[in-house]
Amino acid sequence: MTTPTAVVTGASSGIGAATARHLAAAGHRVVLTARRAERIEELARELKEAGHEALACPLDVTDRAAVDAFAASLGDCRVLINNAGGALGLEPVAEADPADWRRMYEVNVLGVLNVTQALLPALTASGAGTVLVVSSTAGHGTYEGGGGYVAAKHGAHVLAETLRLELLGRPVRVVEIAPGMVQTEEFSLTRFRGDRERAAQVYQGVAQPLTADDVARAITWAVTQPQHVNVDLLVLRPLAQASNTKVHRAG
Ligand code: 8X3
Repeated sequence: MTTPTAVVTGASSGIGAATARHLAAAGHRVVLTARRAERIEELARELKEAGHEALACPLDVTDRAAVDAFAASLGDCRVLINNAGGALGLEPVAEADPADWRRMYEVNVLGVLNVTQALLPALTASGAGTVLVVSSTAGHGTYEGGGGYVAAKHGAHVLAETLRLELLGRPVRVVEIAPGMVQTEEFSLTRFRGDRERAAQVYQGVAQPLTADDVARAITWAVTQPQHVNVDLLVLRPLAQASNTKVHRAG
């Protein structure tokens, strides 16, 4: 049997990069995509030096023509990890910038749609495909200031749920992993437009936020289940977080 190919979007850092490492270790040939070429090329080098099969393909998931060209060049594909996404701002609905909402919808929903549509023929042809959507607990409940991101992640959740219904009878699983508070180097920094102090406050006093590795392990577990097992939805939170709005902080 040939090594199964797994495409990971947003593989330049955080959950995406960690997932690529875990899937490679689990025996996949990983195709790393992200806008930042240097980062994914470095990760591909690291994985190859460790004896894994890895390929870096710079890609913006919101650029449909580029996604189609990528899909045409890819060949076989067994697993798609739709991880690219992110939040912009924490302004209340009354003050939020529509441009931020549009961008979040583009990346978190249309990005998933673009790559999923483009790779679905190959995933189906593999006879044992998996489409995995890294959504968020923001796809399952709201919080003040979260409006635009929450709306977009609800969109990603609905995309996954709908696709699962539509693919019934075809050999492609649709899995959703919904992480809560994960401390990565970039998520909050991007949300607060580079403001390190505000980004650090998100995790202040929280004993152990989830790490990218924690989420990557869950993703890899879901992907490596026997093919007839479909993990519809897995919600992950740190012990210190009981809901989107209830977090235990020391001090
Ligand atoms: C990240 C979780 O709580 O910042 O997807 O929306 S949250």
